[in-house]
Amino acid sequence: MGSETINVGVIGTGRIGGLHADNLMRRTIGATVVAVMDIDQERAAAVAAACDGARVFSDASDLIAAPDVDALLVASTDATHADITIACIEAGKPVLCEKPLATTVADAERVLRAELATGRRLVQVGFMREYDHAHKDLYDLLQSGAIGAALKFRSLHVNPRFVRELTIDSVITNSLIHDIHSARWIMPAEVESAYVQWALADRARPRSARLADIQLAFVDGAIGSLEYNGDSGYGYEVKVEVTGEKGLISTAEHPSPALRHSGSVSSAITPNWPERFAQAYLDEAQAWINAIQGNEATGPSAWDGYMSLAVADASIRSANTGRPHHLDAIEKPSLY
Ligand code: ISE
Repeated sequence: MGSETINVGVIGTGRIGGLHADNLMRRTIGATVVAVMDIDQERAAAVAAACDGARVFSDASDLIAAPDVDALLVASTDATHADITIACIEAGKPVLCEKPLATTVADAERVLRAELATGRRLVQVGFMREYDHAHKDLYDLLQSGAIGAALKFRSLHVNPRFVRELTIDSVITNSLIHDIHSARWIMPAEVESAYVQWALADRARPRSARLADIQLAFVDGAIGSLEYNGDSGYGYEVKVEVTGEKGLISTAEHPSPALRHSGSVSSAITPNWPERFAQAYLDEAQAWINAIQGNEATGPSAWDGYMSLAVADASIRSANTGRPHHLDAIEKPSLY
């Protein structure tokens, strides 16, 4: 495609779609936003106005087909991701789809098969932890052999408060999916099985999961533990640790100055994910645009999106039965 400016269409202009539109419009070299779409037309119009008058569409298919749209950023509601991403693939246009790639493993497989039918990678999935320095530094150190073979992956994912009631299934496909991907990306072997324990928010909210733990087993014998809290009451945190044969690596704390005052010492915790991962979202957008210009595909793939949902599927089965469940997944295609 060369190094000309990539005209992006943004589908879904809520909090995350608005953040991506702003990054692509103002902070990404070689990109501009020319079209937006949201079922809430007022919200779409507001984002369009901030993007130098990008066109507002009411229908995703029309936006995808627009001749001046080179690539798509999909940030609509989770359940719409699979069909919209398939439409982008069928139009032959590169797409950065927010996580999760789909809400079921069957839908993720449909996306995978649509991409396989084209014979080339068009899809990147928004697992932006791969662009976060704390995560990358841990990954690089592990790769360097500093602690020998990885034996255990551990993560903590803490949200400040409920934004909406989330069932255990949605906690897994919407939030823990990030940690599932981190575990698959950082650990050398694929996940084999998952076992879930979880706790209700409180008796008054019987469908809302507050705490959840996924125990993973990897095919090489390593283990994993992913811990989630949906309503911490103190802020947003994501931490990862890997125990190896010769030592342990932990992600660095997000930098914040230490304040000594009135007999105590304190340091700030990021309020929520847009602040904690601001740089990662930006680096993700730049890497995506660079890859499109270079006619290559980099970053988390449709295979990663599919496999994270295969782990999520085993986890949901476990949450509903109280037993560990094996993954039910297809063989890795040679495209990946
Ligand atoms: C949110 O949807 C995100 O994608 C954040 O990265 C994640 O940490 C948070 O838990 C989700 O609710």
